[in-house]
Amino acid sequence: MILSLGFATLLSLMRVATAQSSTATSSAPTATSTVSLNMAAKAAGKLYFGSATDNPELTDTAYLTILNDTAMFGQLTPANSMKWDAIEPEQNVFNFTGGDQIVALAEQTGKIMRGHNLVWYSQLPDWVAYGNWTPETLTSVIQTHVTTEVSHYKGKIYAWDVINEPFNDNGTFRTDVFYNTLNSSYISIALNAAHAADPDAMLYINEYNLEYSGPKIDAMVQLVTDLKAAGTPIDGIGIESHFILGEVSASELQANMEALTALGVDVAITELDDRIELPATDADLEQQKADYETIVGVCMAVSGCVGVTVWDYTDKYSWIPSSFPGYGEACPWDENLVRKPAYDGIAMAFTSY
Ligand code: 9MR
Repeated sequence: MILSLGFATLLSLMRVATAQSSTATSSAPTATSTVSLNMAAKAAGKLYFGSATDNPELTDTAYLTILNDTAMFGQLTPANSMKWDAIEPEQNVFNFTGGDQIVALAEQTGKIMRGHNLVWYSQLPDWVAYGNWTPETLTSVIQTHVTTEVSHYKGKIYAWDVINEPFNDNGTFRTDVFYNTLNSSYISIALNAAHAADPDAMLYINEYNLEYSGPKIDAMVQLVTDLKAAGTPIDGIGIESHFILGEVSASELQANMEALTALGVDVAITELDDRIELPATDADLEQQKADYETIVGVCMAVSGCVGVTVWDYTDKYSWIPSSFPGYGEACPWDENLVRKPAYDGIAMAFTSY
């Protein structure tokens, strides 16, 4: 009796706790828009609204149901499984399993793919990063990697991030194994190899902190100018767009996009999120809605901005909390897969034109 009373009491305490936590969650402001974002993006003349995703997330059926909705997402970017360490962990040993899974999902659900990425200083296997290379041997390593990966996915990738994050914030080239061995020529080596392997794929350089004026955007404008002058294939610049709440400058973002598109390349918002210092208040979520509306609104205002990709759509799988301790809630869906006010901001930007 005492035992069963204890159990019943425990149960009812648990119910109270559950009710309290769901009350706390449901008291946060949520989105009200009934617009589906990819449909709205396409109606507005953009190619897609998309999301990054990662293979371990694909076993989460609630997550997958939303991701698979093509009215909501028309494009996927693999967050990790097409990177060098995943694709060619040992020299000439290729593993396409993870990338293939995401391409198959895109095909099944009528989405286009951004391939991410081919040449990057990070998530680079040790055999490349610490190899004893000459310019000739590293050229061959880059060509083999790029040619094999791009050929494998030929015809299935709308755009490749061929080069990822080549600059320091002060506008100098990042001194990684590629630059240290080949100077900036590694960039055209990779772009030429990608173009030869899939002439129809759009070839991008992807970078962060291009959202503000300063030496980094200036360096990118100069690089595109030089590549164009040399006849090197370059079709677009990815503006990653990892924002901090309240730090969006519409005028700088738009000026930078226009400086790039004036050179004859597309731009895309490739990794959008907007991190909040925790705990997020209701006012923060309203500011986040305004930020998302501003950022997507700039893409709307620039005809050469082809689309917007969020760096995963839900806080449940955001990279922010582990990389920026004390920050989070950066995505338009919360960790329970409920749409936040930010969702309305995106919808507003795509529908008011
Ligand atoms: O989202 C990716 C995360 O899962 C990885 O741990 C991380 C490792 O560097 O890379 C993340 O994606 C990055 C992207 O490839 C390039 N731009 C910055 C992104 C966030 O770190």
